[in-house]
Amino acid sequence: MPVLYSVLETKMSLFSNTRPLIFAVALSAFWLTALSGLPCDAHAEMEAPTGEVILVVGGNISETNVGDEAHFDRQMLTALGMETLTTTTPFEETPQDFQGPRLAALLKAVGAQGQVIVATALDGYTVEIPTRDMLDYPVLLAMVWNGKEMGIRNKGPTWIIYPLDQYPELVEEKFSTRSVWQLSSLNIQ
Ligand SMILES: Nc1nc2c(c(=O)[nH]1)N[C@H]1C(S)=C(S)[C@@H](COP(=O)(O)O)O[C@H]1N2
Ligand SMILES: [Mo]
Repeated sequence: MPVLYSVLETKMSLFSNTRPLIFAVALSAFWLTALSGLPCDAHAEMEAPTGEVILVVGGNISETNVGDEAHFDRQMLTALGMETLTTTTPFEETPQDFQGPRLAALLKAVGAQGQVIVATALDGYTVEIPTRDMLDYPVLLAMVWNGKEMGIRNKGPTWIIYPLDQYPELVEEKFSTRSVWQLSSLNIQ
């Protein structure tokens, strides 16, 4: 039966050709499953900024994207998780609405290790801020003030805001000096 024989032969050869393929698919499926089970913090590379850089973090950090620094554009800071804080400031007597990521989230994102943050502003103002503050209080890196994105003209691009109304002990000169507006860089020491 030559016809049946040739059909069988075709089936056999089909099988033997696809077997390595099936094996390869199964193997990659296995690895995809195995790899997706890895913990997420198993070191994702920090993305590079695509927009204008509005904050540079340097010093003792483990995550970098430009040389030994971590550069952030607006979108990257937003991605850290926007929170809202309503409080009076050393300037305004009525409560103001601020939005931005927590400074603690930024420190975590760059893998900051240190006791002190040296904050520097566009006007050259500089002050030392204990890292401890970020553990004790929800300190905000404000980017939005009363619904408006902060530019250099209105104390932006970012302004360190302490929750003065929520924690009365923060109403003190020491903390006012840490409320840096027009923040440009942070150095972790
Ligand atoms: N960029 C920048 N931020 C700054 C300052 C400054 O000179 N430049 N002064 C600090 C000080 S000393 C205080 S007390 C608070 C509040 O400033 P004010 O008292 O002038 O309103 O802002 C702080 N943030
Ligand atoms: Mo001050």
